[in-house]
Amino acid sequence: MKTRAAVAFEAKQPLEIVELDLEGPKDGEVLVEIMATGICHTDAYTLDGLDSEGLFPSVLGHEGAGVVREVGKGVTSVKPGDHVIPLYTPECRQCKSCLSGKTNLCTAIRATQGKGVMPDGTSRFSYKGQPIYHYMGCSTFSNFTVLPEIAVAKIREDAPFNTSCYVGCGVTTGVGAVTNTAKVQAGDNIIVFGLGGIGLNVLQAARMVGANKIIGVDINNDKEEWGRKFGMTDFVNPRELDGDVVEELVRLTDGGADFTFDCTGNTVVMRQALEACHRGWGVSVVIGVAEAGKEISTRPFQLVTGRVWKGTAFGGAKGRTDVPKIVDWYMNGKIEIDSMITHQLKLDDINKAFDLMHEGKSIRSVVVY
Ligand code: NAD
Ligand code: AHE
Ligand code: ZN
Repeated sequence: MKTRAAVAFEAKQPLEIVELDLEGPKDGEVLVEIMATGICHTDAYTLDGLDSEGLFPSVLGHEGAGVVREVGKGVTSVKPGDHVIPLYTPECRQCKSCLSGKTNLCTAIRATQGKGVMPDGTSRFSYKGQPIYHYMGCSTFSNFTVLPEIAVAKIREDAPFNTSCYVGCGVTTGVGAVTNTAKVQAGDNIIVFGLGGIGLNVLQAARMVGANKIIGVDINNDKEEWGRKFGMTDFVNPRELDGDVVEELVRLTDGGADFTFDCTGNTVVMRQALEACHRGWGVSVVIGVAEAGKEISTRPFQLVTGRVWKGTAFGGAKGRTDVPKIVDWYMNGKIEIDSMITHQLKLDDINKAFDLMHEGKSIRSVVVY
C-alpha cells in the first residue's frame, strides 16, 4: 500500500513529505493507521545528527496513537479496529528482562530496532524501490506504519488521539520517572531541570504524589508560568543568579533535594542535578538524552557521600501493562494533558514543530493526520 510520510532523508535537513510504499504486516506484526503524533525532543536530536544510532533515510516519530487496520498471522492480543499507542519500549513478557520484574527494558527486539528494521531484519517502508529505515520501532511520522504486536498498547476507545498520543513518550516518561523510577513520596523535596514536554510531566507527577518543595530550573523565563500551572513551588533561572546554581538549590532545600531530575540532555546540567541532591540519600534521575560523544562526570566524593545517580527510559513503564493505565489517569482527570498540547499541525507543516521546539515556543506540538 501507499502511505504519506515525513521522511528524514539526511541529518540536519527539513523532513520531506512524500508518498512511500509500505508492505503489509508479516507474522506477529500489525498495521496501524496513525491518527496523531507528538514531536519529542528526541526526534529533533536524531534529525540533528546527534544520535549515535541515527540512521538516514528514515521515518522518525515515536509518540503516536492510532487504530489497528490489519494483523499478521499469529497476532492474538489486538484486532482490527483496536485503538493503540505504539511502544518504543515493547513488552514481550518472555525475555530475561521482562521476566526479571526489575526493568521495563524488554530486549526481545532491541537489536533490530536500533538498526532501523523489523525483527526479521527488513524494512516495511520504501521509496522509489529503496528501503527507508524505521525509527525506534515506531515511525509515527507516517500515516500508516507496521509494528510488532509486542510494541503496541491497546487503549480505551474514548481517549482522543490528538492528546493521548503524548502518552506514547512525554507523559509516561515524566510521570513514570517520578512514580516508577524515583518512587517519590509525599513530603519529599524535588528539583526538575528543564521545564519542557518532559519536565512539566515530572512536575505534575510530583504534585500528584504530594511532594513538598517542587523546584523548577530553566534558562527560559517563559517556563516559570508553565511550571507553576503544574505544581512548581519555586523557580530558578541559573542565568539570572549571581552565585552558583547548585549552592542556591542546596540552600532552597535545606541541604539538597531528595530527588532531582535532568530533563535537558545537557551533561553539565546532569552534574548540577546530582550535586543538588541531599548528602547521604539524594537520588538524581537522568531522563535527558545527551548527544553522541558526551560523558557525565562528578567528584567520586559525591557518590561516596551517599548521592545516587540513576537513569530512566520511558519512565520505567512496562508499555502494554502501564500505558493503558496512564491513559485512564488522563481520562479520569488524575493527570492533565490537554493544555500542554500548545500546537496542532498538519503533516505538511511538521517542520514548523521543530522550529517551535528550538525557539522554546511550544510544549508539545502534535501532528493530526
Ligand atoms: P524540550 O525541548 O521540550 O524541553 C527542554 C527544556 O530544557 C526547555 O524548556 C529548555 O529551555 C530547557 N533547558 C535547556 N537547556 C537548559 C539548561 N542548561 N538549564 C536548564 N534548562 C535548560 O524537550 P523534551 O521533549 O522535554 O525532552 C527533554 C529531554 O528528555 C531531551 O533530551 C529528550 O531527548 C529526553 N527524553 C528522554 C526520554 C527517556 O525515556 N529517557 C524520553 C523522552 C525525552
Ligand atoms: N539512541 C541513543 C539513545 C536514545 C535514548 O536513550 N532513548 C531513550 C528514549 S528517548 C525517547 O524520547 C530510550 O528508551 N533508551 C533506551 C533504549 O534502549 O534505547 C544513543 O545514545 O545511542
Ligand atoms: Zn520521546
